[in-house]
Amino acid sequence: MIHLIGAGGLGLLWAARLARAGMPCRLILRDTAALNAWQNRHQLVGLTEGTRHFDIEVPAEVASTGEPIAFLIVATKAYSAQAALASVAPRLKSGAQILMLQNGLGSQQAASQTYPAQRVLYASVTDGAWVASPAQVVWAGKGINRIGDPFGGEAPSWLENLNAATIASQWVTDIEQVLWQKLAINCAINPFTVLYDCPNGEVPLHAGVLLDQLIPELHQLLACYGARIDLEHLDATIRQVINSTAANSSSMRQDVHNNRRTEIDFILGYAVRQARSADLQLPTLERLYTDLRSRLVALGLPPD
Ligand code: KPL
Repeated sequence: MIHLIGAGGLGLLWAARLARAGMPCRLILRDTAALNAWQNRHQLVGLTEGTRHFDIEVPAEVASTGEPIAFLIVATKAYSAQAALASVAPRLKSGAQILMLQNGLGSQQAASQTYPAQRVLYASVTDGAWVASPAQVVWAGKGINRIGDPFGGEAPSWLENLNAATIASQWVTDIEQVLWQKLAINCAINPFTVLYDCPNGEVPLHAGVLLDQLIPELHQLLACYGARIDLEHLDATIRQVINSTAANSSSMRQDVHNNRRTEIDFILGYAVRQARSADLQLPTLERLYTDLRSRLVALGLPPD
């Protein structure tokens, strides 16, 4: 049985695809009010994939009840991951596998530290999904999930099941490197899309020289934490992601538009803290962080 916690866009997208492929899975909901609402909608998730629409039944339960958990997928926002894990901690079997799907860095390491008796795996997710209305998810962009164990070890057998369920997944032996690179991409795109309220493709236009200064600083940070990527490659990767997602609204801009807390603390905040603790002077990164925090406060949103 696969348990999944987090019923936002990503959680619904994973739950719907697993259930559609006939895999036994259960969605863990916050409380009985959420469970009642789920049951009133006949436990159905609406999945829109291109021009096709599927209504898929996904059984749900609350965190406090249910069988012991052997495999848990954590699909919450980064800032909710610790609380979500704590809510099911008494049900986690020793040796259970926990797959973390969060953006940024920090929440995954916190899970590894808190649950040493379980195998905590990290994923870098590039699918795009958004919730159109309660339990209705739109699969907006097909991506790939790179999954790995920061402490090494073999690929788990369920990886094939993910692929069979159209959850394109690949085992990587350097997941922390992959996540650091994704962090750099998110630091170079997401804050500017909020500061200039623009789609990803307009970032170079509005950010101009700030983006040109930021990329070498991000490279310094990555190099300091062992990422093996040269500056030209990082620069080209960031600009390629900007072009290939030009029409997209970044996840951070979507959060702001929906008046939701952002994941700043796990993206820019994490980068700034790591830079400071390594005594790196990264003035553009620091300025971006300060400007973004001020903008969030001005918008009435938490600065972290
Ligand atoms: O991951 C993203 C995000 O929005 O968080 C990017 C790569 C910027 C695509 O929108």
